[in-house]
Amino acid sequence: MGLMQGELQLYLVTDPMLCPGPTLVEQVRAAVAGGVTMVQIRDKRVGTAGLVEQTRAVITALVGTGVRVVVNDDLEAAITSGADGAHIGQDDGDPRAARARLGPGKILGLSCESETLVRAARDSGADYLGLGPVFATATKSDHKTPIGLDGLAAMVAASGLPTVAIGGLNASHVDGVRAAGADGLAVVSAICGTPDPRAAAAAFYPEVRP
Ligand code: TZP
Ligand code: MG
Repeated sequence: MGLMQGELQLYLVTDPMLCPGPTLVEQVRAAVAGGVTMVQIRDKRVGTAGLVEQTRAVITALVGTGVRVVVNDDLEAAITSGADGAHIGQDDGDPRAARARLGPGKILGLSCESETLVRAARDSGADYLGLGPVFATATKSDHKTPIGLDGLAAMVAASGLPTVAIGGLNASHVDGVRAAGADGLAVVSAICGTPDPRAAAAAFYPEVRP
C-alpha cells in the first residue's frame, strides 16, 4: 500500500542511545500516543537479528494504532520482521533492486542529501524521500553538510514525490518545514531524547492533538 495522507507528518526515527532496548517499546508507544504518524527502526550497532527483534516488538506494541513501521538499511530485517517497509540511504544499494525485493505492497523510503540525488530518485521506486540534514545534529555523527530550509525547499520542488525533512528538527520548525513544501518532519532527539516522548510528540501539532 502506498503512503496515506498525513503519514509522513511526524515521523519518528529510533536510536540505540536515545531509545535503548529496555525503553524502546515504551518510548515509541508514548510517541505514537502523542501523534507520531510513522516509525523507522534504526540501529547501526545490531545486525539483522537485532533489528528483527526490535521491529517485531514495536510492531506488536503498535497493533491497533494504524501507525506503520519501516526498518533502516536492512531489507532482510524488514522482510523477516513483517515490517511495512524499509528506508535506505544512498550507500545501501540500488533502490530499484530494493523495490523489487520488497515487492509493490511495501513502503520504500530513500534518503537524499542533494538536489542531484533528488532528481535521480524520481523514478527509483521509492514512495517517499527523506531530505536532509536540514540542520546539523549530534544524533548522526557522519551527516552531510546541512541543506537548510532553503535547500530543503529546492529539493522538495525537484522531487515529485512525498518528502520528509530530517536533521536537527523540533516543534519550532513545523511552520518552516511546511513552508518549504515538505510533507512532514522526521525526528529522533526532539522526541526520544526527552523524558516525556508523548508530550514531546504532541508539541509538534498542538492544533490536532490536545
Ligand atoms: N539522517 C540525517 S540527520 C539524522 C539522520 C538519521 C539524525 C536526526 O536526528 P535528530 O536528533 O532528529 O537531529
Ligand atoms: Mg543507510
